[in-house]
Amino acid sequence: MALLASTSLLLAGLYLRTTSSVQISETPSQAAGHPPVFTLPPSADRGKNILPNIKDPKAIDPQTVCPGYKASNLQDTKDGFTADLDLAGPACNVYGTDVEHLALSVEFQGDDRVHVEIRPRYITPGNETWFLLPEELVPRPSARQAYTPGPNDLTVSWSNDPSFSFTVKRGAIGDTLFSTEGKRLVYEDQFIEFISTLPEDYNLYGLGEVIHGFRLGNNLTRTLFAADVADTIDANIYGSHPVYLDTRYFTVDESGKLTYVANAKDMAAKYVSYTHGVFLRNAHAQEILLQSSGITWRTTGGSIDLYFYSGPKAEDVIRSYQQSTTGLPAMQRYWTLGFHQCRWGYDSWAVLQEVVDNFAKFEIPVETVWCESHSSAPRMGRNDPVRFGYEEGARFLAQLHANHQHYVPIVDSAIYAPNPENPGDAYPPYDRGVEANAFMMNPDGSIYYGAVWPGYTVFPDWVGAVLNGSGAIDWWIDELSRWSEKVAFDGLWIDMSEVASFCVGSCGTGNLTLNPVHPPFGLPGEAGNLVLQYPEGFELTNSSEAVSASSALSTQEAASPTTASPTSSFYRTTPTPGVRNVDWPPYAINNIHGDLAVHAVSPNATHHGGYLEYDFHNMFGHQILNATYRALLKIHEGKRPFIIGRSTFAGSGKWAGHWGGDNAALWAYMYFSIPQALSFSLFGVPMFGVDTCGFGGNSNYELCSRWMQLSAFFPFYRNHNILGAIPQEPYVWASVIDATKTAMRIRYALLPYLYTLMARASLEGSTVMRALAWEFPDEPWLADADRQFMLGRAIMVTPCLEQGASTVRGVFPGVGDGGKKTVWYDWYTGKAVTDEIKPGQNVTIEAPLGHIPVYLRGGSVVPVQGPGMTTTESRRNPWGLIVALDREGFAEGELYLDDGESLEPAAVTWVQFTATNTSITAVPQGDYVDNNTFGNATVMGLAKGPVRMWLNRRVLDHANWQYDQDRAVLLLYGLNHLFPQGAWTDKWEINWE
Ligand code: MIG
Repeated sequence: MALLASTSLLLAGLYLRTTSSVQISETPSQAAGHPPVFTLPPSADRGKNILPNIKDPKAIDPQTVCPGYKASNLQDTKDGFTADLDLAGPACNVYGTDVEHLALSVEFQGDDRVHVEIRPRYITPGNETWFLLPEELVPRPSARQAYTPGPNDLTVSWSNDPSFSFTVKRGAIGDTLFSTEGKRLVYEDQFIEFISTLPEDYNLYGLGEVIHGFRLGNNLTRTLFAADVADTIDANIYGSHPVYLDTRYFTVDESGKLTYVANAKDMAAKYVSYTHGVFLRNAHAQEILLQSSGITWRTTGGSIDLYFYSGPKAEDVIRSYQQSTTGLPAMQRYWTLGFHQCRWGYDSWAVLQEVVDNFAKFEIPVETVWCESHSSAPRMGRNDPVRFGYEEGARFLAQLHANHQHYVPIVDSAIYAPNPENPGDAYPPYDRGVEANAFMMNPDGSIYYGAVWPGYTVFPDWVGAVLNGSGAIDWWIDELSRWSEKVAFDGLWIDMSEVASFCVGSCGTGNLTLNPVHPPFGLPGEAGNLVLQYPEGFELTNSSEAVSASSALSTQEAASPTTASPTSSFYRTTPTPGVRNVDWPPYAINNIHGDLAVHAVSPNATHHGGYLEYDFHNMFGHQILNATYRALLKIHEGKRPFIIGRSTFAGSGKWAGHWGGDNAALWAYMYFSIPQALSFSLFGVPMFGVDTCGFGGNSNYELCSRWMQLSAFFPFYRNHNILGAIPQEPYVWASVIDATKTAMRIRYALLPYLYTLMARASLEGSTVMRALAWEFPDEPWLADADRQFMLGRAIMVTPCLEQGASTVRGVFPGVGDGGKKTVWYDWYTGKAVTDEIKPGQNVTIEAPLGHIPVYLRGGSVVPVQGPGMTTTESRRNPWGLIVALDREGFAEGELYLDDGESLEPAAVTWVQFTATNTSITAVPQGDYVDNNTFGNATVMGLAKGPVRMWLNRRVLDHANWQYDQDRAVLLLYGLNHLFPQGAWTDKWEINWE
């Protein structure tokens, strides 16, 4: 058997990239009498030893050897200009083959947007997609019809001195936003470089997906290459979003002149800020070097397809980016805002039932349970008959749905390729996919077989489907539809979509009979896999146990030495002019897995139509979301698809939400969830949340309690855990039960507010989770604030992120804003936060375990509803309003209502609220009918209590209100009987004097 295995792999060598170390071994099965079980060895997933260019002391700096370009033939066009660019000297061919003739085009596409494009002037048929990202995959923003230059107008100039450069300025204030002046443009078939200076200590955000503080800083290289990897700090992980915000703070003198201030922290000074955005429409593996001098953008293909958005506020940029470029985020169903419980290892209906029962027993809301098991339900379209039998499942799901709860299964991106010689192993979705030309290929047209959880697998060819009309999307829609007839799932969770493959090359080609059963790396709990087994800080809280545990661990480690990776010297590719090397491109990005083929489908995998994976790697995760969206549109006709995807690209938000991937049960990762979420707000993916309580490693009550409370304020709220770690459902620790219930009561009360924010986001591209700096653009000291955040404009969350702490330090933005100072109210008491606080001041706030500080911003009316055990139940409860008055005694807000699920709701209602220190008014508009009554209101910041009150000019009984002088809070309650038809059937007004 061993001999057979290696022979067939050698035969398959045709498709394998020639890797030095692939050897096949087998692991004998424990049980005597069974044939040996074949396992892919770790070496199958090893590539060449690549030294990333940015770490290579011998790397050539293209700026020192490349000639740059000269512009000529300048032509004015309707909305801008064009020019020819020609190489200004002998080709450097530094990391590919120089493209001698380029075309520049500058197009003003709206009063806040300009497009600067540089691409090859002549493209040989057949290699378009090396350079031009097809619009079918990623649409290009188009010019607006009526372009009227406005005050935020951008200007673009160019120069040939010393070689071609371009400069984008903000016309209004003459500020240079982006300038390649003094740097050489490098444009090759496998390498593009352009460089802009940036102001001192610049504030850049975005360029994800990355685990990093929100403000990126000027000592970071961002690599964009989708990778199946845990949330490694600063590395390339799942998604690619080549977009950034650049915020600049200025002081203004009497004459109105602006002076840029780096690292502005003088809290007495008066500042203004301007934010612009930059998007590079390029899906190739790329990296962006952020250095003190500026930004260097390097791609391994594609074109310079740049869009500048002038803002001037961050929210303007984000709105414009979503409206014009990525598309607006998908509106979510109401129920998806409920709490989701998941774990790797919920591997039978019975286990899921137990989880649901436990939530009920402890009276903790759970809206959705997620199914997750590679041992028993790994295959889209086919459930394990023992653990996930269809009949038992139908009963389970019927009951779940009757309780207004939901079910979301995992769908892996790779499709099982069965053993062709074993009829018992048949997997019809595979056969139908082969029939439909649905899978990616080897260069010779045979099917590409990688390996993922189920064993050898194939990979749907979305790119071929979109560009060439091959069958993957229709096949996927059909397969998911068939599956849905047997399992009534409510949404889908797309995993491994980078796309992951656990071996280099088409390792299954010729080997399908081997049926590997185990991925080539350790699972948690197995030796050699770095999974934390003890909660962080365990050595502090349980010191004696920690000592004995660590000595046990070191004994174990001594007994099982780890296999070191090959220490051979580094591999470098010398470019061959005219020939692309897609397997080992001459410019080596700083990929977390090194060789591009490691743990991913190899760059030479081929799509129908002849496109290479090299040019489309970052598209897989995006396009599986597209295909899945289309499938769900068919399965749940007329309903909004609910999809959570792992790998995303600019625009994925129009189809799906995203979770933060494989974080760890560490305090640091709880913090990182905030910057990651804020970044996804910018990326147009508001439906975001992370694995609450931590994925890798064991959580503990303190961390989980804090985290269950923090995530309650994220749009997507899910607890998820790795296989092998200790359980971390919110009911496993008494203190977490209480903390969770407290936070969930707030979240569920706020569902109408959250849903309204989601509706606004999907209608116009506003954000849901917001950075303090976005809401308070004149406070430069908020530029890197990412330990607090806003939910919409009205709510600020200041979570405790530190182990053992019972206080948290936070700022109260807006407090220094001249006469119009912002006032903040404590969510729990309704009391205004003291007047003494200064702008930017770090205030110590009480945050004992179980308490998450939440504040209401003066000027807001927040609609609430009685919290229930499910969102459905909540939606049937009476309404309420929280009015947080500003210093002038004014507040406003809004509410969006629809059926909570229709893609195009037949009826919607918007309610506009205004309040003063003598009134609350609700003005509904629309035809969605909601019959829940209006029960109560809380008015915060009312200096003087009422003597008389009226509802629509009819006197209100004094029994319906109460004023608390100490807190300056007016409470109205027991109003339900006054709204027999419902709260929002007609305009109403409550007045007092
Ligand atoms: O390689 O399905 O990120 O959430 O629990 C592991 C098992 C595969 C990775 C996902 C994680 C999920 C896990 N999956």
